[in-house]
Amino acid sequence: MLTEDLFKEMSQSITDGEAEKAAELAKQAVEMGIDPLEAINKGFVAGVNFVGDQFSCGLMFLPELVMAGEAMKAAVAVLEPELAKRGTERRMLGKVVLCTVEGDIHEIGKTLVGTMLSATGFQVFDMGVDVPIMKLVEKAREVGADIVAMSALLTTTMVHQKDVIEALEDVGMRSKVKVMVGGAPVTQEWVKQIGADGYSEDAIGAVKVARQLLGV
Ligand code: B1M
Repeated sequence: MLTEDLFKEMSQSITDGEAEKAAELAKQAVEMGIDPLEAINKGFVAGVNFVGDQFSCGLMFLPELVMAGEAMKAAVAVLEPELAKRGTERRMLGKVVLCTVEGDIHEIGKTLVGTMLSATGFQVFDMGVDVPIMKLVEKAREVGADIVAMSALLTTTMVHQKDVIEALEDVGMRSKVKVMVGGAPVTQEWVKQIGADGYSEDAIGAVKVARQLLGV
């Protein structure tokens, strides 16, 4: 198969949300000796961008976005070890410590945000769900995070986004790290109220916001 045709199929596999096919095409690229970075950027990212744009216009919906994210994850999982072997690490855009806040076990949106951020080139430390405030702050310190990103789906747990910002202030880290929040009940008004740096309604927007916050 021609490289250009392979790239088209890669993009299509993401648009179709076919994780197995995406992983298969990634393996094919490795066998053909294609630069894994090129396969990600010219093949799979084209598909992710397409799905993101369609989603933004209301022409694709959440299930398609979730499946595209999963397919992208499957492809990147095959290619990342190859990148490391070749020493062609992707340009790292910044370190993000991500979680769903304490008391909240909703994980789907948070995971989607993490997938999109790492597919774009951020190094994501996904701490999972129901993450205690100080555990998050400690992780941000340990890895030297550029961004602390918090998801909350409940009106009763979104207050912990504020608690984390206060804890970052208390330990003297607030000026060194950007804070991004999201989740269904989060609004721009809430962002202002708690003094966060950025907010997005969806995972595609989260990537844009993260890039803006770090100027990358
Ligand atoms: Co629950 N739940 N749930 N739930 N749940 C909601 C959130 C609820 C709105 C349903 C409802 O009543 N209509 C309601 C909250 C009401 C409120 O607080 N106002 C609710 C409730 C009440 C509860 C329980 C309390 C129910 C109970 O036990 N009585 C309980 C709480 C458990 C807990 O957390 N302690 C509970 C439990 C659960 C399940 C475990 C069953 C399950 C979660 C499974 C899982 O995650 N593994 C669940 C589900 C599935 C939902 C709904 C139906 C769907 C959530 C979801 O996954 N959406 C939800 C109703 C709804 O949202 N329509 C509901 C899909 C996901 C892709 O979207 O997470 O919004 P979302 O993420 C989006 C954006 O918000 C944004 O990008 C994502 C992608 O576009 N985003 C970010 C998210 N995080 C971001 C971070 C960013 C930026 C953008 O930057 C950092």
